[in-house]
Amino acid sequence: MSQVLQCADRSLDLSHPQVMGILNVTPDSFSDGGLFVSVDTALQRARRMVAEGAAIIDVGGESTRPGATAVSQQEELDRVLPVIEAIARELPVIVSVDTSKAQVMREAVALGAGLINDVCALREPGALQAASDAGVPVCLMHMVGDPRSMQEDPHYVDVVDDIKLFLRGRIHACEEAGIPASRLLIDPGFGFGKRVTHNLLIMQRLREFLSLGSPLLIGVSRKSTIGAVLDRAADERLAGSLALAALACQQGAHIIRAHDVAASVDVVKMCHAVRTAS
Ligand code: PT1
Repeated sequence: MSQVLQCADRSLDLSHPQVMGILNVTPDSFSDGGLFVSVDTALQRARRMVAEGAAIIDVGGESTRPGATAVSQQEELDRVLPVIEAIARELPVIVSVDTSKAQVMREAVALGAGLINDVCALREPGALQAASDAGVPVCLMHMVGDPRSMQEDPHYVDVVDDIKLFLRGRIHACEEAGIPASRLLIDPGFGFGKRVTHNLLIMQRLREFLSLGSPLLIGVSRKSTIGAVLDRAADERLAGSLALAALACQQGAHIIRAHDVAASVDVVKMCHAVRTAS
């Protein structure tokens, strides 16, 4: 596995764990209750996350949390493109586009996105070809079903083995479509079609995913499994999120997707110092 991932014109050093800051550009995720997200507000959030040490900003225009409703392609384009363009122009950071739609991938990369983060692992129509043409790295995430239905009755024989089998199949599909394995990242999809115990087992056995040979990304930040274990509301899950980030880094995760960038950067630095001490 190479230590540096080329993301369009920017390089991502994976010799130590990195933090991917979450930038949701959905109207409900901005507090003013408006119907659209101003590019300025989004840019301010991105500036702060970069100052706090984020190596990647993940821009998403469609919520994928359990039960979320879908948005149209045009709506998603309108939300994410101006923000991606502004961040890529102004900030020395890799911009990631969190999308499953082929056309959004194409236009986002044309405007400066250096990474495609797809919770559907390029299973939507045209997505394999779009990602292949775009030429940037892709994060393949595991999810059974879609965000609307994924929590209905998740079932696994062995959650880790089943996820690995799925990811192996998607890596193969990518290679067939002309996306080399050296351009792929993998993500077990914490919180996507999994019960609390499934998510806990993913964390307990996270190191097993490294055998797939790709850099490992994981997103646990503020998710409901933490709420279930700690009996905490979403805005009280920082310590739980950081505990899981530390467990992920200790097992060799390469990228932590997080809302709370400053705290997460301290966690990954501390874990890396312990792991590499000699
Ligand atoms: C993730 C991820 C993502 N998570 C990647 N992309 C979300 N690569 C969006 C809950 O249980 O883990 N990896 N993009 C957000 N999704 C969720 C899922 C948010 C579950 C909340 C929950 O609370």
